[in-house]
Amino acid sequence: MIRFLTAGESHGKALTAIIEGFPSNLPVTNEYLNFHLARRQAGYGRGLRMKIETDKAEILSGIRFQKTLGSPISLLIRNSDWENWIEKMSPENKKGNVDKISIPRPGHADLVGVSKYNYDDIRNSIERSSARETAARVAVGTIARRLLEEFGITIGSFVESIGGIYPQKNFAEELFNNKKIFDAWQLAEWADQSQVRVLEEDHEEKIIKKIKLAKKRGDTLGGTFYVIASGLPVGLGSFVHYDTKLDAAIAQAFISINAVKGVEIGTGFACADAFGSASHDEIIYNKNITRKTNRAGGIEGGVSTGLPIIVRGAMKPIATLMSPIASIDLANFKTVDARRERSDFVAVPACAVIGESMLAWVLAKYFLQKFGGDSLEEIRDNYNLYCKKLETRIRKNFKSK
Ligand code: EPS
Repeated sequence: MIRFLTAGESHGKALTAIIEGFPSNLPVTNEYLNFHLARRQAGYGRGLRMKIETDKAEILSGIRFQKTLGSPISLLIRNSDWENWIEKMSPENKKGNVDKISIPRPGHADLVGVSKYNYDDIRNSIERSSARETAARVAVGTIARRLLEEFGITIGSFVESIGGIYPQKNFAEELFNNKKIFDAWQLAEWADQSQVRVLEEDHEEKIIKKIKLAKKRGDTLGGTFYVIASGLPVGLGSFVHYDTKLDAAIAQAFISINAVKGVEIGTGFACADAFGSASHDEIIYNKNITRKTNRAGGIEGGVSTGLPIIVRGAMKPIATLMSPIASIDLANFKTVDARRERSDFVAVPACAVIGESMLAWVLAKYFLQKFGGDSLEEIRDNYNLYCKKLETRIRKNFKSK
């Protein structure tokens, strides 16, 4: 059973992560971790913080000579901005000359945080609830992604819309049609060429125009994105319990990403409006058992079908507004403008990259549950045997007498 924990405040010294239960002998390089960390930092519409930080993961344990050891993997990402916050975020000093924050931003964790934890300063809510934490998650998810790649499973994402601006072509439709075999990572590489990670050139232009408008107005935008995994085996997850279903785990992981308010698997909400005959995927035999379409988004009964997993996320607009909406000052309960805090105007492109990491983590977890072993070699043996025997077993089990 693999699990991970992250720790760290947005303006603290560093973010850290510990991964437990990961098998040995998986090749992992620092360069690879940093490559995906840089992808999270990109995207038109991000704020000043991304100019300060160049996220790099330092491997503190669990990896030797570029291979995992099977021991806990610990990672560290230093916050460059820390040096500007040493006094304000000191774990050592008694409270110094620091102004308390008393005006909560609607949509952020400011008010719920002070209410729940009995803080006397909203800064304490802001720090851990910041999406800065997702840098640590991307480092963790990248190690999971490495494991999956060893078995031909790749993960990619693209942005579908920002601020309600959608592309002319419905790219997701092509995925649901299941006509082409594709590699999800190639989709990500395509999206990475765009400043907002979309797949159409004029779509990018329209979106950037809208982001400029939001910036000018001191406003923010959200959007929708797709995360896809390809090359999967049949049989990850199980229908036996609510907490063993693969789609349930994916939905939980996506909703846990800061500002994500919606998640859809396959044709999700649209199939609720359609006939059953136009919602399900006909089963066919074409060199192997497969489906004509992939409206289910690669999961039936909480179990992977072997077809690409297609997840769509909806991110709300960033809660910090430079032209704020109303809030109250907790010092006197009077109505005031919500507090401004340095932030991003749009982070949907980054959110899609974080989604890739969360999907990688969930898939690696279920993959290891099914094929688990202590070393990569042991897992490979289990995996190869299962895949090799799958069809013969079905044939044998159903052979008419
Ligand atoms: C983020 C770092 C943060 C924000 C952003 C994500 O940096 P700072 O708070 O110092 O500007 O830019 O966080 C939010 C949008 C948020 O609402 O918390 C990062 O590293 O991704």
